[in-house]
Amino acid sequence: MDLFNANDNTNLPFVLPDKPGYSFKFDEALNGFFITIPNGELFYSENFFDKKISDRSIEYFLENDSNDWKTANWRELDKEQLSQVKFKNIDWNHDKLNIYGKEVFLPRYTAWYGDNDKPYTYSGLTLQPNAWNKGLLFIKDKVDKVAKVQFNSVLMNWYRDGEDHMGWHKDDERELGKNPIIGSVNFGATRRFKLRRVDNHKEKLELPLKNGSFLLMRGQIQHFWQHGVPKELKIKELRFNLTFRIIN
Ligand SMILES: O=C(O)CCC(=O)C(=O)O
Repeated sequence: MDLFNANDNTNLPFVLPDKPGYSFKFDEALNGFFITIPNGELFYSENFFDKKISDRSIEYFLENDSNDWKTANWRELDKEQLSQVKFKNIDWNHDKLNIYGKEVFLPRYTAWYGDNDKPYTYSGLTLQPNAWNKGLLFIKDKVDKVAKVQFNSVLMNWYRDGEDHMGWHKDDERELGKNPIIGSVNFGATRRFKLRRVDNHKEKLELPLKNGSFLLMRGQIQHFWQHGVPKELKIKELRFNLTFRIIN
């Protein structure tokens, strides 16, 4: 170990390229790593929420009047059936995208919550926010404190299993401002979160987003890097991802 290398003090749970422009530092008070990558900044906390809060969040997102949230086969529900389930806390949707004139369901369910009625355009869909609820405000409060901002909206993604995924994209919609700050919270199955440089797809990073983890993206990252969550067909468990955002 090189005693003079600031990166050696605590083990990062994923591999960061050993190249100029990449560095990390553990912050004991925040229990996470500040990570610098070329043209981007991350903060990564593996155990941001404890198991009790993470498990309760999953239950909260799925509480409904007709299906046992633990045993239901959520993948089998089509849009019509999903719309008939009365979820107590979250207004889940199965949205369709228009790809080259063909309507295709998103490979995940989504919900959108926020401060006001400013519509947000995402993947070609215009979404109206639902009003905050107690559970989401509890999570937002923890995230706001570490990010040192007041997020005013959150996109919720429900990956029913490893077949659900998110393609390569940047969170660079105009309403997110010049250098968007994105706070990403994860509950349920661990999924691979991949980043690749826009100008060189071979330059990439991969982080495991575990139950209770938190990842913050800020700086210029949304201009220079794309991110995505690939399919992992072996995964049968669900996962929730919440990306907190500031809409201007
Ligand atoms: O599920 C994730 O970790 C990524 C979500 C994401 O990229 C997004 O909501 O824009």
